[in-house]
Amino acid sequence: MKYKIVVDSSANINNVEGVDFASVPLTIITDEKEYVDNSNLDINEMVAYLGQYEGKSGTACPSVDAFLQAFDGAEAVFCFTLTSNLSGAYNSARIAKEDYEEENEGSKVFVVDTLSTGPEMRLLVEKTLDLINEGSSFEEISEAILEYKEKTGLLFGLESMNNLANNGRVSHIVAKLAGVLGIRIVGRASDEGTLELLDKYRGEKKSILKALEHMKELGYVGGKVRIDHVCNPEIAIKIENAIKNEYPDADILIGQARGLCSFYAEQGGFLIGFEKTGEKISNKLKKVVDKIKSI
Ligand code: X90
Repeated sequence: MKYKIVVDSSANINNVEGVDFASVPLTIITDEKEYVDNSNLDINEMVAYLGQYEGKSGTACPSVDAFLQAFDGAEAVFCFTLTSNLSGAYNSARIAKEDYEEENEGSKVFVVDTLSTGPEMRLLVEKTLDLINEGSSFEEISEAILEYKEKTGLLFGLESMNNLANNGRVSHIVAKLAGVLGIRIVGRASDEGTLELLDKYRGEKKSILKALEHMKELGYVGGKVRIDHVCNPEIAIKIENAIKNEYPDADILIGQARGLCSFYAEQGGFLIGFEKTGEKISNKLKKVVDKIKSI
C-alpha cells in the first residue's frame, strides 16, 4: 500500500523523511495581514509583527478541500489533527475522509483527533513512520496509534494567553493570570483536549523545573521528548538540559513552533510532547491511594 501521512500545521512539521507527507496549513488573520502557516512562513517576522499589533487577530482552520488536496493520490492516509475541542480542523478532515474514500475506491483514511497539538502530534507521526517501516498493515497501524496516543502527553509554558482568551479558547479570568510580567503559566492538554492549568510561576528557572516535575507526575519515566518553542531556543535548551540531568539517555529533539502554535503560545512560549506510562492507570491508582489514606 502507498501510505501518506497528513497533519495540520499545528504539528510544527514541515517534512518527514521516508514517507509521502503533507502539512495542511491553518491561517493567521489580522485586520491588515493574512499568514498562511506553510513552510514559506517567516515565523520571526510574524511574531514580531503580532507583538506590536493592537487590533483584532484570529485563526482559521483548513477547509475540507484543503485536506482532500493533501490526500490526493494516496491509497492509505494517516491524518492527525489538533484537538477537536479547540478547532474545526478535525471536522474538516473527517468530512474529507468520507469524500475521499467514496471518490477513490479501495482507499482508506484514518483520521486521529489528537486532543492535543504541536510536539505531541510529532510523536504520533514518528510512531506511525516506524510502524509503516516495520511493514505493519493499515489496521494494525491504526490500532497501534490509538494505543500509543494514551502514552503521550503535552505540557505547555506560556507568558501570555491574550490570543487564546481573545479567541475564546480560554476564559479571560484564566488569561489574566498569565498577564502579569514575569509570571509563566504551566499547563497540559487535558484528556478532553482542552487547556488545563497546573500552576503559575515567577521566573523562568522555576517554570522549567516545575514543568519537569509535572511531566514526571504525569508519568514521564525517561522516554522521548519533543520540545517546540516560540522564538526562544534558549529555554528549549534549558528544558533539555534539565531533563538530561535526570534522564541522561532521554531521546530529546527541539523544534520551532510554526505559525499556529506561535500565534497561540505567543513569544517565549514552549510546548513539550513526551512519552509517559498510561496516565489513566496512574490517575486511577492515585484515587485508590487517596481512598486508602482517607480510611
Ligand atoms: O481552528 C482554529 O482556528 C485553530 C484554533 C486553535 C486553538 C488552540 C491552539 C493552541 C496552541 C497553545 C498551548 C497548548 C494548548 C494545548 C491544548 C490541547 C498552543
